[in-house]
Amino acid sequence: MPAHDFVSPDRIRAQFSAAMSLMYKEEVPLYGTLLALVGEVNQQVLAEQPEVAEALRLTGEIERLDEERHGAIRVGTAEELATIARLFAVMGMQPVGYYDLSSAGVPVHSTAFRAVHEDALRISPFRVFTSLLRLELIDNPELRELAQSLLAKRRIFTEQVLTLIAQCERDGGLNAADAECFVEEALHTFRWHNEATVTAEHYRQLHDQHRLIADVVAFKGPHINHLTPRTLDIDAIQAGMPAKGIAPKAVIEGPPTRRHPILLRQTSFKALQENVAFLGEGDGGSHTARFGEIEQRGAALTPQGRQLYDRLLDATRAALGGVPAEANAERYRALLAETFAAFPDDLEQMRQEHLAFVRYLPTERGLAARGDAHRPLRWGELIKAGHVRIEALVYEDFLPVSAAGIFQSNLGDDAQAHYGSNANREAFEAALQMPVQDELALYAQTEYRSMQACAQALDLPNL
Ligand code: OOG
Ligand code: NI
Repeated sequence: MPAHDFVSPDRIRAQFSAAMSLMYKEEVPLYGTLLALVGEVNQQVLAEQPEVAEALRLTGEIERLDEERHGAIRVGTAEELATIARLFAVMGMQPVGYYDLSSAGVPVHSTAFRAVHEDALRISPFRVFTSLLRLELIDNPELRELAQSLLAKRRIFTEQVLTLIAQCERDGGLNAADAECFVEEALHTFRWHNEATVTAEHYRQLHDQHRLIADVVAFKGPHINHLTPRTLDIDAIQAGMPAKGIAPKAVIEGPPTRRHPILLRQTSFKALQENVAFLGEGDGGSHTARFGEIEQRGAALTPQGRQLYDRLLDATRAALGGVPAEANAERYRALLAETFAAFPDDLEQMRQEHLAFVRYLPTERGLAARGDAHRPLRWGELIKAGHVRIEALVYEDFLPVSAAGIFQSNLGDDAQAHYGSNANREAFEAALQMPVQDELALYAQTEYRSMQACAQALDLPNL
């Protein structure tokens, strides 16, 4: 088949993201309520802050805003992870970053599947935080065996989707009809199944070891456990949730409120109780796994910026003297704001101090000055003279401390387990059958490409 009949992986991803949103709205109606709230708040921000609207227009993000979301799944075996990687590859999603959550008491390690090039991200930034259960961290040998045998028996992919993945790998793409079929078949893997694959007694044993283990092992597949829209003002969302009948977690994860947002701020609402039918019984059981989450994204940070962020976050937590929760939420918020005063809140300053990645965009004035012999030729001067405009490069990834907070708030605060620090990137990549990409290198490449394009548009000599 000629290559021009293939649908671009970016389009398949956009289609899949939309289909997933539709499915989750049916499965978890509160997600629909949340989407409506996010839509209202985003419209309000765009109306009241024209500079935010203009920045989003310039970077093309305005078009992706309503489509933007991430999801999360947890798989049980290396084989499931390797196959999910092949499934995501059909949609142009590659594993980026390694996250160790064992140090936070969650027996998983994870990566984010996402598009990596800015052009692809503009079409659809859909990402899936994907965790692999670490059975080796379960200390009870009988339970470990039970979990292994249950996982060995299940098939989380339909025959048709496996055939289409192989076809895509062989031919280099899928035509429109096959792409549509792929989206429909792939959705099945992420669906909620209310029949458990275990008896109520086995569920209880798995659950008592760790709620997350029951969530991964006792069901037919890796149901999507949340789908997260992107808001332009997470403080407004956090404040507006109760009036919509949604109870948010105690604190917003990530950096404090800023004029120039950095990285990622996230809040979530509690898992739903779902009816479950255990093996050999009718309905009547229940399981809590799925929840809602909202996020606000800001500038991607350079290695130096990230170090500063990590240091300030650690200092905040040390000053709090515990985990942020309902009782100390207000104090945490104040401490966070106070500590982060040390992080410059000006984009040009962050650029100059090599704290944040930016995009370089030529302005009308810069374009008009192309032939001018006396125009400035260095980035700092070009920016000051208004020939070049900078915008934050959006952070496309996740934060391990925040992810741990999200996991914990939905597992119940009583579910704190201790596994020590057990990062094992090699084992994760072996299961994945490929390396995870370095997110910092991806941001640096995007920034470099924007510099090149800007220099070319302005006819600048080598910078
Ligand atoms: C994933 C939790 C992490 C995020 O946005 O940081 C996450 C999970 O609960 O499976 O989604
Ligand atoms: Ni999430």
